[in-house]
Amino acid sequence: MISKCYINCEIILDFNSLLFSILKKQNPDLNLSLNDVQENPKKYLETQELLLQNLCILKPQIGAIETLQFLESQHIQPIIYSEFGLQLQQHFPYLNWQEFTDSDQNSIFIDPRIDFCEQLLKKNLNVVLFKNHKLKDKEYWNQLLQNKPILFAESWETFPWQSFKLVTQPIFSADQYKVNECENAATKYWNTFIKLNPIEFTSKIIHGRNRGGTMLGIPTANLQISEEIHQLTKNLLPGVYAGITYLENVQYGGVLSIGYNPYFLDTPQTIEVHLYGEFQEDFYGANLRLIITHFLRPESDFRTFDHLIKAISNDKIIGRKLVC
Ligand code: RBF
Ligand code: MG
Repeated sequence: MISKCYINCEIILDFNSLLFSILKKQNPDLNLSLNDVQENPKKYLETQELLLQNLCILKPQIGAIETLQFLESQHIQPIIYSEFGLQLQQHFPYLNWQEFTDSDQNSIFIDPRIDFCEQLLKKNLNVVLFKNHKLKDKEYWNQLLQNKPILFAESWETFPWQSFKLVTQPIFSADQYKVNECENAATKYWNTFIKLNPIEFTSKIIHGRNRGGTMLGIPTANLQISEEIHQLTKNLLPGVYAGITYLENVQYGGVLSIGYNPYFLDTPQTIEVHLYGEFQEDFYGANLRLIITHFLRPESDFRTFDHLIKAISNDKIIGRKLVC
């Protein structure tokens, strides 16, 4: 029976999204997709210093916190290890950080790096290679994994739990993920935000790609980005924000995304606001006054559509508490 589970912190904390947002902020014209960052995060290591300075806005990967809770409920001790050292431990004291010991036969090691997994395999340890990005180059990965007794997971939902003779299978429901009215263990990881010096402008509501309302069930007003608005927002990290809006002189709270929608691989920058209100019309052509007051998180890519929805529903709950 497995008693300990060593997990590389990259699988628990969403470094890649933070890295992508920082790089795009530094150079908005950089032709960079989140996929590029995910394929080879080490390429961007010169930004490690920036990452460490921005740890306060680092968020967990979707499903990660529930997985830690699940492991504990199974009497398996989850232990996080990292190359990033002490700073991370100080920022996330709730996670169980420990020195890495690689001699423990009753453990699982979960890591996103194949070279590292191979080393562990030589010592006859149980390893799971966790690919923390979308499978882009299937061929490449198939070749790497050929004839290797490495177990392989793309997400916590598809993790090969049954191989470890666990008592029950995990259930990862959307409810567990949500920041509920009651505090749960995940709340302290997700329910964080940064108060900003307010940024204020008025913009015209234009046609978007019609995904918000129909696909996501989250209607948004897409804003026209004039030169003035570009100047006001260009120093903001691509991400999710909350603020106050005025539409036809009526005030509504809003939660918004400013960025490149990496899940959909949109490249031009968009500003989209979800208003806390019930609307029959679309308000195309109307002016929206917006005062951005809080930063919630960097924008991210997600392994599944369901994860995108979970993240945005969660933003809505946090935003409502801040601006309504
Ligand atoms: N798109 C992403 O690709 N990644 C995100 O993290 C993300 N977060 C969002 C958060 C909020 C509150 C809203 C309103 C939108 C977000 N979007 C994100 C954009 C979303 O994909 C977009 O609204 C739809 O594609 C409709 O155009
Ligand atoms: Mg829209």
